[in-house]
Amino acid sequence: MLIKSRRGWEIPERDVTPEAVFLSRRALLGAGAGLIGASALPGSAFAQATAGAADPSAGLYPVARNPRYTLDRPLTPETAASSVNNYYEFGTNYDVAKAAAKLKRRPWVVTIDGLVEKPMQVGIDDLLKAMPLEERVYRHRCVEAWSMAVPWSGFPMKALVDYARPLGSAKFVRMETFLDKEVAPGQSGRFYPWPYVEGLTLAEANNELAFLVTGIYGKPAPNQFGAPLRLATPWKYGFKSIKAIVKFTFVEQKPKTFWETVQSAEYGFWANVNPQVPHARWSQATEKDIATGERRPTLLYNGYGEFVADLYSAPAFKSEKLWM
Ligand SMILES: Nc1nc2c(c(=O)[nH]1)N[C@H]1C(S)=C(S)[C@@H](COP(=O)(O)O)O[C@H]1N2
Ligand SMILES: [Mo]
Repeated sequence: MLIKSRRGWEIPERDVTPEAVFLSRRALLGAGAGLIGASALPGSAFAQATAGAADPSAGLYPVARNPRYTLDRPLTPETAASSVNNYYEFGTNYDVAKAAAKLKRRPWVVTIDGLVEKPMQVGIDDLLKAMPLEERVYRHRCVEAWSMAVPWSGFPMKALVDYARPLGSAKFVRMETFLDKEVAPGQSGRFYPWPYVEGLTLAEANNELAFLVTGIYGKPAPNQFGAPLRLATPWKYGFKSIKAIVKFTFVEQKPKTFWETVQSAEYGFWANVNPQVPHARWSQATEKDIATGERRPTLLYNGYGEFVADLYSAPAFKSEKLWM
């Protein structure tokens, strides 16, 4: 007899906000923007935050939710998630929605180069047509100890890796955000090593959880979420989830990331969530829900260990700082 242990995606649906409730909230928001969450955002900012509707890819959404991934907490209301964002290109505070709205979403060319069969450039709309879009509800845990739970739309990063056809020598994927000081005032700050750079091992990029995000709440992602293309690696601290990606470079050596360059003693390459390993300046034991303000215990790998712990079991990882 086959006995299998329960994995997160097999937890009954009871813990997820029922889709009907989610959809009716969307209908309500659509009908009278600002009715819900009016306290979270002034009307104009809410309009900015929901401007995704004007995106040329709007007709692709909503996409079907993949039921394999479930939550242990309610979804964060759209108004709350849309008004608390980290996006240093547009400011060091959380209210970046209005500034980020200035970023032009089209044309958006994605370069795929480095150790691949054939380097290429592909427009975001052609890429969207080639990729299998789905919705996933994921937890999202910032290293600053706040969290949310959101319905991303996008495609598995593995699909992008397959599309890129990396050579056998490729071991890592280096990702880069756009660079445009005219649009992004933060990029004039010389303290930071722009553009924003992140990286994953090829094994991490091919892990089923690694997700490239193009939408949220059933429509194209508003700019503050990193439109038109950002990463979601929910078992890692949020800073790994690089926004507004323009380039994927397949490389042999571990790339140096933006935050490592800024402060390697506090922010490393691996950045896996671990409640028992404090940040240099604060505890990671608990996290604050950005919508309710409630604190909850932080989970190892942000609760995704069953999917990703195996990635780090090789003896070579014993000497790596996996938790920062
Ligand atoms: N290009 C870029 N990507 C970025 C950031 C950034 O400042 N610039 N901030 C990171 C951090 S610290 C977090 S927590 C998440 C926040 O994503 P959210 O605003 O969608 O919640 O984006 C990450 N990706
Ligand atoms: Mo973050």
